[in-house]
Amino acid sequence: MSGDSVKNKYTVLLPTYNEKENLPIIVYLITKYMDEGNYPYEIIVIDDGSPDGTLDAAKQLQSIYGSEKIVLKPRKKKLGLGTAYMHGLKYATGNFIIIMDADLSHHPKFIPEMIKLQQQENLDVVTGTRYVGTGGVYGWDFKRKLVSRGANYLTQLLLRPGVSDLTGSFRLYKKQVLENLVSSCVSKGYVFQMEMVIRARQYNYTIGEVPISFVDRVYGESKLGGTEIFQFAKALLYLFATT
Ligand SMILES: Nc1nc2c(ncn2[C@@H]2O[C@H](COP(=O)(O)OP(=O)(O)O)[C@@H](O)[C@H]2O)c(=O)[nH]1
Ligand SMILES: [Mg+2]
Repeated sequence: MSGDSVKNKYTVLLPTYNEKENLPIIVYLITKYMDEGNYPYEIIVIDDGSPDGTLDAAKQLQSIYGSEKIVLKPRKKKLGLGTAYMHGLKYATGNFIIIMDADLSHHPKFIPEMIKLQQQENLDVVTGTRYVGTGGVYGWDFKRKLVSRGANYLTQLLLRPGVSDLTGSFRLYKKQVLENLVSSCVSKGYVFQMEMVIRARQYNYTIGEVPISFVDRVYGESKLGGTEIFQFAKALLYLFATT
């Protein structure tokens, strides 16, 4: 942190829906890498009434790691990822926010790299990218790869954001920046991630990229479906027309 008078704190927002098996591992790995790097942090788990008992697992983790480190902000029912971030953000005490999936697709070992890049260049946003350098995707079938690549390609073509991975959801934000972005984004669901980057560009925020390897979930199910793809196309056209 080279002489900063304020010590940075990182809030990790972990939205969960049926992640009972994954949560203990992801929490362990986050604590490992944050402790190793000596970064002050908290993890906010936003569980949306998972029927598999994810919240009970989260409570156990809280009793192990302490309520300073693990903060629980559950909601009664499944209300979607976008609003889960907004909900968690309200309780964040860090000046930096990390958002990531809880299904082990995003490895916490990349967090220190994101933090270092942010510090070097005082960036507003650092995003993990699967589509540059050593980044990559593992375990997806052809259809899923095509959808992700296609979404990125179309968006690059129409909106020219200058960021290689638009639909990824492994990112580090300055808290104020995330608050501004969240309140100006109109879309819900997967497309939310793309809109965040487009808006960030619109507001001239600085964005850096860290190559990440994305590994498909082993436990549980993805929530990507036909409606999400349709939503994406709709939002892309909306952004094309309005930004
Ligand atoms: N709180 C909350 N979390 C969700 C919801 N939908 C998905 N998640 C979580 O968001 C992350 C990404 O979801 P996932 O289904 O893995 O998306 P995919 O990897 O793009 O297929 C995971 O940690 C999920 O548990 C939701 O409605 N509410
Ligand atoms: Mg996933």
